[in-house]
Amino acid sequence: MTWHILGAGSLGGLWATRLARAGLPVRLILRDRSALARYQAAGGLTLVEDGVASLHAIAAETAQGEAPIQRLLLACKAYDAEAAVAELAPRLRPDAELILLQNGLGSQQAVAASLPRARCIFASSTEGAFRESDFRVVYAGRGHTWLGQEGVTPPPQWLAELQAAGIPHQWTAAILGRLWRKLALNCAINPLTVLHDCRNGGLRDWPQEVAGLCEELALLLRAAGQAEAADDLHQEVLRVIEGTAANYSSMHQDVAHGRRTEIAYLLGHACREAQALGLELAQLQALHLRLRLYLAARGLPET
Ligand code: NAD
Ligand code: KPL
Repeated sequence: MTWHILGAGSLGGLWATRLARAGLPVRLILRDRSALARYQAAGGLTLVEDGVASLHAIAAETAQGEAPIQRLLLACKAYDAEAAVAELAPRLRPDAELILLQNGLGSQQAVAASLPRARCIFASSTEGAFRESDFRVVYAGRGHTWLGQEGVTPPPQWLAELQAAGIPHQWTAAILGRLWRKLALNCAINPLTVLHDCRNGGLRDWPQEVAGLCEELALLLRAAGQAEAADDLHQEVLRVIEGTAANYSSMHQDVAHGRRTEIAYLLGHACREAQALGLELAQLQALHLRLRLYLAARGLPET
């Protein structure tokens, strides 16, 4: 079974190169003909791992290719996911399997709703990768990927392929809890690092702000039916701040590079859910507003 991978960016590149070097059939789906031409000129995807670069001449095409797609790894940003899947829809088999790598919440649900007969598997990853240049991906941080469909216990058989490719993973029937927990961590840390223009460790100087946000996020998680994801949230946020003190958060990096953020699927999603649940979370709402104004002032999208 071919692994079609949409998005040859950081995570898509990391997955594609590991699957391909395990001898599995992989095809990249690139944005347009110009991206395809640049990819062909580069001779393939380069993975830099532990300082060693390897080139992988993986087959690539655009969404306009003709072969039907049974298995798709969607590796674009959350804000591109729905449109990317809509473009590919004519090629997806009715019972296609999609693995959705997007961070935050909201985009996965939108994709799943647009393809009611497909099997949509949600993923939450702590792996770290970045694009050094076009089609050159650096594996920057070992991590783990949880995959799952809410309430579905038997994992798909192809998990063995991830094992063979050395992709650390685990199946879970409680994937929404994982996604909510990561969203809460990201909401407690990332926006503040942008607004205070600091590394994660810089948030040691703002303990009250962090504590207040964690309290509201825990309320939200419980109201959203994710009580387990709320347990010890504040302690974990403090642990992550210490463990990643020297790093810039992904949102800080996006803003620093003038790139669109995934705010709508992180803090925006949290605020929308709070409103739908009738919760008044003043600190989260105020943070959302401050962040939107900050982004707008820098010419970046507020959603
Ligand atoms: P990225 O920007 O590096 O890569 C996304 C790629 O998708 C880009 O190459 C883009 O051109 C491509 N793309 C977008 N729309 C497309 C389309 N219609 N057709 C073909 N290609 C298209 O992003 P990333 O860092 O790999 O992040 C992907 C998702 O994974 C995000 O939601 C991110 O938050 C999440 N994530 C990333 C990391 C990481 O370390 N990079 C870690 C955990 C989670
Ligand atoms: O996931 C992160 C990010 O930067 O996006 C951490 C390190 C957990 C900070 O929220």
